[in-house]
Amino acid sequence: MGQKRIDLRSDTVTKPSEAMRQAMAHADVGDDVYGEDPTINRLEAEAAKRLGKEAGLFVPSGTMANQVAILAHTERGDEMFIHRDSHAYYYEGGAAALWAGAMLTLLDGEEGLFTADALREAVRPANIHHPRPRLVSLENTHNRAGGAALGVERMDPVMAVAHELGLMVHIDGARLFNAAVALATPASRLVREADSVSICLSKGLGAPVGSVLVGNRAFIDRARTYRKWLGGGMRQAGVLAAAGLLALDNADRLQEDHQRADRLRNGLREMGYDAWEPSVPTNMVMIETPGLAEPLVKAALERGLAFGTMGARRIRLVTHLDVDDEDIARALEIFQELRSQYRAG
Ligand code: TLP
Repeated sequence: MGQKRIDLRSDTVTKPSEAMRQAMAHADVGDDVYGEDPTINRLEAEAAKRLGKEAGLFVPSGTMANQVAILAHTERGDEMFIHRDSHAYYYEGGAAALWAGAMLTLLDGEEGLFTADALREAVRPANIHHPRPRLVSLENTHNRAGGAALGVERMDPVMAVAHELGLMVHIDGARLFNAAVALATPASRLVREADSVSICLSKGLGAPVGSVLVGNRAFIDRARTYRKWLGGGMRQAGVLAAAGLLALDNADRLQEDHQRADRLRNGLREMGYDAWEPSVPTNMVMIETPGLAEPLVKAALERGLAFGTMGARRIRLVTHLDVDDEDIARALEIFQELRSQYRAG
């Protein structure tokens, strides 16, 4: 009999629990394009409430949530400021240029966040030669920064400068609840100063599908139109929202994923692996492996452990609902076996 594969590629790989499947099977549904799906309406209201915003919009994916937000905040040719490692720039296939016709100005900074001063310097005065500066897009936790959770002392000053300069702020909060748990700060507080926020139900929270975009009602009304234009107006999708409602309750257990990631990180460091230590870590572990990321992925997979790369020189391990303590112990054993193939950078 083959061993169970331990899958640390992403927290997107979880399978819906029995309770979720039951909730999906029995969900009260209607046609959401007519606004008549009671389960979707409940999910949208619940997400908005938890994040302290007026209204919510259920969308199929985190990518659509971000792109609909960019569309609803901007006009064609408007300038959006974003960190060069952010998902909405790095992993969304140029969609902001394709759909919104936005001009992206890329900024640098520690752990996926530029400073308020860097933003102030980048925003140019109104002038016929410049695009209209319109939107700042932030991300929390920050994926390519190793899942770093960013506290209000770092996020709020950036948002304050954005608003002072007349810009809107969107937060890609695909893993916002991970940040909330790690920072012991309510999610609503983390995003208090933001104009819109997207959260993913299908990552650490364990739903099979879905994200919610929240903001004020006028913004969500515009976003609803763009969702329809992109083909994201679903019908009896309450079967998905039912899983999403249960997923929101999983926010309380994310600490377990963080503890397992800590155990993994500490074990790897003890073995001599160059594993990052974000200032506030969550459910990810990044290992620097110059030139060896692909061979390590292959060797681990042969031993029943799956993880992904982030470029040629970095491995990413992500803990989630479907990973337990035994899996972490086994993963560490496998890394011990791979030690001879590894060279730190
Ligand atoms: N991230 C995926 C991959 O696309 C990299 C992953 O495995 O981490 N925002 C952030 C911060 C994300 O990490 C992701 C997915 C998204 C948005 C997009 O969500 P989906 O995959 O639902 O479109």
